[in-house]
Amino acid sequence: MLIKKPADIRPSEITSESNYFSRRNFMRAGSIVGAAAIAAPALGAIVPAGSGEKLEGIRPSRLSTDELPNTYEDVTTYNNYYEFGTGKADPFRNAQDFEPRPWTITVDGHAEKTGSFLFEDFIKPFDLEERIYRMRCVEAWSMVIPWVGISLAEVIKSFKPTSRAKYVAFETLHDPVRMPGQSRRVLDWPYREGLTIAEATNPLAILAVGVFGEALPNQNGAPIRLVVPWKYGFKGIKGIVRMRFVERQPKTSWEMAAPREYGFYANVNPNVDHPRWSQARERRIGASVFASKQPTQMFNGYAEHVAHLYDGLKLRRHY
Ligand SMILES: Nc1nc2c(c(=O)[nH]1)N[C@H]1C(S)=C(S)[C@@H](COP(=O)(O)O)O[C@H]1N2
Ligand SMILES: [Mo]
Repeated sequence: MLIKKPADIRPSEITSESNYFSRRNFMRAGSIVGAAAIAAPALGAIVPAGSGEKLEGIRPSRLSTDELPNTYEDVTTYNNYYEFGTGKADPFRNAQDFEPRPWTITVDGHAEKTGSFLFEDFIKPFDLEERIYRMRCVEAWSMVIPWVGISLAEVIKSFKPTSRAKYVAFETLHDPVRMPGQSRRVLDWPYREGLTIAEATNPLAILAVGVFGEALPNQNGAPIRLVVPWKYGFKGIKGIVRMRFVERQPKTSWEMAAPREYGFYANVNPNVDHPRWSQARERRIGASVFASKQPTQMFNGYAEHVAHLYDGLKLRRHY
């Protein structure tokens, strides 16, 4: 992953925006457990038709942080999505014409149920939840993002993986015509990621289909992407077309590109530096230039939910 050059810093990162202030307050109120305001029926996901469409029937989640979300502008214009360019502003600029419908997701490998599913059918059985999560990029910046998604654990259980399934491997669409960044060999396409079954069935992991109550914009990974808030951002693979249950630890794109720098686990860990920079602190996108960097928390602050997954694992070796 590239180191951020001063030229990549947008003016909106420097002056913090207030446009979404009232909306953010609404989101915060809605996220309080037991709030009477939102009572969504458990009828399964109400399927988003396209980018920007308002999503209905979203339930708040007790797993949301009460930290203030970043602005819509931060979340949708400062992105990493190498399929649409390597600069932070490239995905917003280059993904506008991408057409994420119709979309097919293939589930295969060691599971009782496998097959190819239209996106709409794939998500329909599951409840849509809002999960406001702290997100930490390996490049030492962070954001708070109000995702809308379905529980990955629920999805996985529904496919009934067999005892041979030890990992879940994910792949992004590979189509250099629709994803122009794939004509450059910056990564070995398609983008690949993976989780252990235990990680993938942790209640924090979700497949996101929206942000700010609306269908996912292309630059954020439409129509469906992974969100694992205790890991560095690169684990959150976008534009997923394949989920495969496998026995052996799958190779991931960043590991293949630079194994000394990016490991399979990629847990947020302030005590293990990246070989080229410290991971002890992070810059919150949108904060004032005068604000000091904030300390990075172990497992990005989600230790109580996930630390047990790594009991006995040497985190300095399994980074
Ligand atoms: N397919 C794909 N998924 C990807 C990436 C990518 O380049 N390609 N970048 C990752 C990285 S490094 C980060 S930090 C997050 C950023 O997600 P966001 O732009 O929605 O905040 O997406 C991740 N998912
Ligand atoms: Mo990242």
